Amino acid sequence: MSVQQEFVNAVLAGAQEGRKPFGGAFAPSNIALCKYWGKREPALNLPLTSSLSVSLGRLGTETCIHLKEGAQDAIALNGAPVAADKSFARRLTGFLNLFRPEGMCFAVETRNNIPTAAGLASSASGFAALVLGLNDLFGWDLPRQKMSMLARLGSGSAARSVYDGFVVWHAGASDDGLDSFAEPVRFKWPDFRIGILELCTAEKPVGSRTGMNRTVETSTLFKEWPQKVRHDLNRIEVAIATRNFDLLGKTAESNALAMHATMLDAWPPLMYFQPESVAMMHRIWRLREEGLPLYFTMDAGPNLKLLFAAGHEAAVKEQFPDVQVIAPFEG
Ligand code: 2P0
Repeated sequence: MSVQQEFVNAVLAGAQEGRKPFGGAFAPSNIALCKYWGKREPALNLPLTSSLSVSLGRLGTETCIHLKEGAQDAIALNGAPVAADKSFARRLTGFLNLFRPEGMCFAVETRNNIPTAAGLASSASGFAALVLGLNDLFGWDLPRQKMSMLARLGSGSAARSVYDGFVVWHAGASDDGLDSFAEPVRFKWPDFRIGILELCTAEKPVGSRTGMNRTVETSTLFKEWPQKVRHDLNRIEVAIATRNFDLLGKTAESNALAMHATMLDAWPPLMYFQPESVAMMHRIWRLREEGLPLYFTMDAGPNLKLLFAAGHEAAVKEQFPDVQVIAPFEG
């Protein structure tokens, strides 16, 4: 039995099954304020460090799933069937194999309402919605922590997408992976805003999974990363608890730039910045010098995500008329 199957069996141990004709669920996308970058164990997708994110409210993935007869899974993305040999379908089918009743196939319809402009990972909300949908279909009634662990197996950042609001994913320390799951942070922040901008639609040359593995293997700077994360995570938790926006913005921006520094130090080097990304950083720094409390974060792609408070929304929109503003704590 594979290590993943053993893990799934351990997570599902004791769960009762009350199968329904259909399962359905929604999960939000999320943006990390303190990043997950590097695994300590690839098979169970165990991270080297903890991370902290904010979920994006109604932006995410809706998934409907049922069991069917037949030779292969039927997968549809945004209303269009996906051929079984496509990487998207293969990744989903590989994950579904861990939950497949003998001789059965799954029909999965999944829809993302994440704007194409976002440069947001859909694997986070995708695997989270899939696990929530499986839980609904099989009637397991699992606690969220267990669903977080199962979603983690599909994609690390999906561990955080089973909750709304601010979320911490605890790295855990055990080899069995049963202590690596996400939990919600108990503080909310209704005035917190995220701005999404499309700077560049160029396909990223290296996916984040490959990128993080390469960084762990080759970057000497990466040795400093776990300590940087411990420091930043602590500061972000304090910033959230005390609603100190500058502390939060400063720490999140610094954390993202430090992650990119480890990427630059990898070999072959990884640079997700495009000229537009760098120009935008300088513009944000200039606006901040002029008094606008505006910060950014950036993932394994060229687009920046703006961080600001509701009181400055008008000023941000004036500067960036195309910005899509997300209020993660509003309905
Ligand atoms: C994050 N990223 O914390 C970080 C910041 C990208 C940069 O989580 O290999 O798709 O599936 O566990 O979750 C993207 O990596 O990687 C990611 P896998 P995942 O949001």
